Amino acid sequence: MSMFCYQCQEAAKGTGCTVKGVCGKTDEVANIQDLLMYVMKGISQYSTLAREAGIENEKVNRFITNGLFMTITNANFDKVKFVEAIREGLQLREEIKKQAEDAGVAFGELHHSASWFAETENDFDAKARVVGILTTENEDVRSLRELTIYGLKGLAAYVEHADNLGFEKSEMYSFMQKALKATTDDSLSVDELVALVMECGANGVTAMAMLDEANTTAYGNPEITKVNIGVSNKPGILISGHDLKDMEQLLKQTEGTGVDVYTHSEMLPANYYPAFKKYEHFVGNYGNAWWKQNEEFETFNGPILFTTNCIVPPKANSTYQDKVFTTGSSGFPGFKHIVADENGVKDFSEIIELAKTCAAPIEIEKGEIIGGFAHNQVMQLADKVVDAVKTGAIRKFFVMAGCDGRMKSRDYYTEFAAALPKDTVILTAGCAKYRYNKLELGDIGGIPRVLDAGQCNDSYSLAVIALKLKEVFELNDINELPIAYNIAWYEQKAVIVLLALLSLGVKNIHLGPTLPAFLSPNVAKVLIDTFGIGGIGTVDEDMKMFLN
Ligand code: SF4
Ligand code: SF3
Repeated sequence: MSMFCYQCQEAAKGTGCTVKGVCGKTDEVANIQDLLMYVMKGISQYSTLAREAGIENEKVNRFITNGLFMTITNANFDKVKFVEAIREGLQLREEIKKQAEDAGVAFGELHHSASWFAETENDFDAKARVVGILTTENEDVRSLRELTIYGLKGLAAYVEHADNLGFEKSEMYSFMQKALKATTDDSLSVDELVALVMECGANGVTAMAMLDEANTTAYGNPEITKVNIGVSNKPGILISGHDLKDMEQLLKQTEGTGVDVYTHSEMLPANYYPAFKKYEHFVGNYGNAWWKQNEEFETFNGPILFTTNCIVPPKANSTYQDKVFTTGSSGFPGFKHIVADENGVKDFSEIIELAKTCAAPIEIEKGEIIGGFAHNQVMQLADKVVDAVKTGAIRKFFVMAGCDGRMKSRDYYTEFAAALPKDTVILTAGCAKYRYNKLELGDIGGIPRVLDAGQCNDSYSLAVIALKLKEVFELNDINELPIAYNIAWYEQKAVIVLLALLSLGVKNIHLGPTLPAFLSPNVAKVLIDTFGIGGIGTVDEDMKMFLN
């Protein structure tokens, strides 16, 4: 075993990647990510005690947030970036320690002092191999610690997007650091760790609400939009990932240059925002969910900008690998990385100049898909929706949010969506939608049968809609609503969405295509017994179960 990682749904053999990641992450990168996690846990020992003494270090807050985000599946494969982050982290650790000591805070000895980390990268490699996930021997404790950490990674992603738009809450940073510290505390009982997981979910709700406020304040409320999936005859730039501030800057900088802009994968919902729709050179969406990029980037012809996950390593003979750029938390060796200046401004001129030399994209699809059903838009249709439920025109809603992935078993979601009775409506968010958003599922009295609220973080909108319906129907419990949850997961943003839903009291969520490898049998049992969490079976069996 040269590494161990089991954080995503595609963990090898359903238990964990031990030689190389199924995602393409090398053992070296997996180990150095573990070392960065370890450094962040170390910083959090000091920053948490410092905070209790009234000291808050903004650099630490941002460092921890970005460090967690960088280790999300498919965000960053660049070892050099992790080595740089570890070096910066060690300096920050000394800084916050000194700040706190100067203020009279006393610390005990930490297990590993700064001198334990030597200067060379080879030494980092050696250290990296002794701080990984398996150092927690008890599998239930390990499971709860990692469940917390994966929730934190998703949380950090949403906190960082909001921060990029000028929205932040000190309590979010404080929770991340407190929870990281708690994952090193051997005195915590299983019950205390379960409580920590639930607290993580509650913080997930706050973070998603904050990001929703940030996005809608900056760019308006998403509105019903028909998104073109064909192409123009001009060269284009394809923007992927989840960061809307990057989207805004790219649209502004490309205006009038003769270069068009297309969204890819999780950036599709950018098409629903009034502030972006106004750009004439914003053509629409190209391609599908992240895992098809090796094929679809070949035909796009123009440069590609990753703002976050999900990156798939290009094949050795790919024709596009010299045209890929990363920014923010994302990175890949050989891809050019664009950093923001001190005012948060990113200069995309190199991408634009490159695009001008490229051919227009090759059309791989034609037509339109419809979306923009975030909470504000759905509330404007509330009367219609409520009537449809009261008259029985809508029998049930199916929340099918989450992630897509490459496993063949995910065909289940396409088949399930196609097999749903005509008096049901799918509520979706995240890249899971690509499994069925191009099927002709029709509408119910003008309400489309697939209501796309947006990105994975916009799953918050689905919770707001559910809470609103609970109020309208005067129900005591969110679980009395005619809503079933059949959610697909892949990476750690789906983990925070799941924990957020649990913290809102949602029960009987079905999760697929497989349950997480990081849930030990005992922890899985707690989730099943307390929240009614379940997996998936066949489409036929599940359809009967959900409709009864
Ligand atoms: Fe394996 Fe997933 Fe970890 Fe990649 S992120 S190494 S695929 S478990
Ligand atoms: Fe997708 Fe990577 Fe999770 Fe934001 S882009 S939902 S998998």
